[in-house]
Amino acid sequence: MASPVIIVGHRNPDNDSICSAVALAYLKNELAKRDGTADTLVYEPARLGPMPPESKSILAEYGIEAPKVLPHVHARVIDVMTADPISVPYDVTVLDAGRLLRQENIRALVVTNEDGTYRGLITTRAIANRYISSTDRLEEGANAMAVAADLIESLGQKVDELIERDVLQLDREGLLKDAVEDLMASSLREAVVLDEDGFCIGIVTRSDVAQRPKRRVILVDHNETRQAALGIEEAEVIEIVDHHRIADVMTANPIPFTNLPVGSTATIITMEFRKYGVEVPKGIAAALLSAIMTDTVILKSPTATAIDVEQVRYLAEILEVDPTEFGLKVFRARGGEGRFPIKELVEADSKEFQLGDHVVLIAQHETVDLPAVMQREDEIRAHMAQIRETRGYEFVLLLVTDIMAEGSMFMVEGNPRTVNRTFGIECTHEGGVWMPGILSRKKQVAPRILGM
Ligand SMILES: [Mn+2]
Repeated sequence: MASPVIIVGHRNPDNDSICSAVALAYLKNELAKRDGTADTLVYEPARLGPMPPESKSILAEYGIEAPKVLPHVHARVIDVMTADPISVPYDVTVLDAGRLLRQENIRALVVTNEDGTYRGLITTRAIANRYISSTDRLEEGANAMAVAADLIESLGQKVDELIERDVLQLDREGLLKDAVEDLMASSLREAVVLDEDGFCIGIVTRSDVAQRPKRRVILVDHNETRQAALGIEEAEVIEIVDHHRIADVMTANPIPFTNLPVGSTATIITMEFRKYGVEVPKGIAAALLSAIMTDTVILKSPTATAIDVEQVRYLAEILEVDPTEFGLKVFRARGGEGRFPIKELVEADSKEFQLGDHVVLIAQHETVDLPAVMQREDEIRAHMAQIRETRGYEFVLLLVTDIMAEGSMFMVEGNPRTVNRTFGIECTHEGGVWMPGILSRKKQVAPRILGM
């Protein structure tokens, strides 16, 4: 079977990148079963970094295996090797080995120890050398009969006497380009790949490495090289499903490229399930719904569309859940606010702005548990004050946005005058000022402070 097609989201993966890869791999494998290609084609979800806590919890709850980490998509030894090569025990005769080589039309056989572990290779070259060396005797004055006798005798010889022991060993995950160099420098045309227990799991020849296969990849939730797996320019991107701006991934051939201005990639994948009439199992529905909910902040983000709302309705019906309740549960799984590192809470989503001669920082933290965040006010303010001091901001404004209550708590460190004047409020260095209806820094806060 060919190497699996990898389905993978962006670097530093979010819940949408994880769940969309998992759900699309499921859909593709179902479609492959339907059109009879499942025996030769497998789709495998992967990820480019650690799992976000909410992905971990939702996949575990529904017994879905987490995607494996994909270190790169460069071609590897395993992508070209002949798996499960033909082997013979060390005590078979040269005649038997020779017949097998001819029958299989190959140049080398793996020779094994009694316990089946790798011992060496028997090659057509070694056998030929053995025969030609018999004829050397003619030059030494032996008669033809004696040479013929030696040749016949050689057929009954054990392969162990002709075995090649100095064979290059390659790591199955090794980069193909390194393997090529090593193999060209090696005296033999073949290299072997062993497993941890010393069994030979593959054989690689010089003609194998000449093909330079490309790993096949489907990108979800990104189409930008900077966000893609290492080695992406060497791989073959065969499909893209995304909801971000169109960037710079290039392909040699036309491919299916689905890009829609909707709230999440999971939204588009849900639509694909429906388009092909493939039933969405509960676990996959939960993964998809959780991804739509995190990407659209429970459908409250300005990026959420009527299309997202419709897919949420469809998935919630399968799961028999209230979508908002479900979304809140997913957000809570991100980890209690109490455990969030303060630096991350304040700085993960923070932007600097130029305000006259000053630079200000406006940060935002979205939560479903505002009281838990406010319990840590002292720590939060201390961190805000510290970055204001060290980076010389006029002020640091933190919006703690309560997704459910649909408003933001304003907290300022440094000079609060501009914020107070702009919003007609009274921010001090203690407690926050609740601003109902303020959800978007980009649309409702930054432009007003900057007087735009
Ligand atoms: Mn997304």
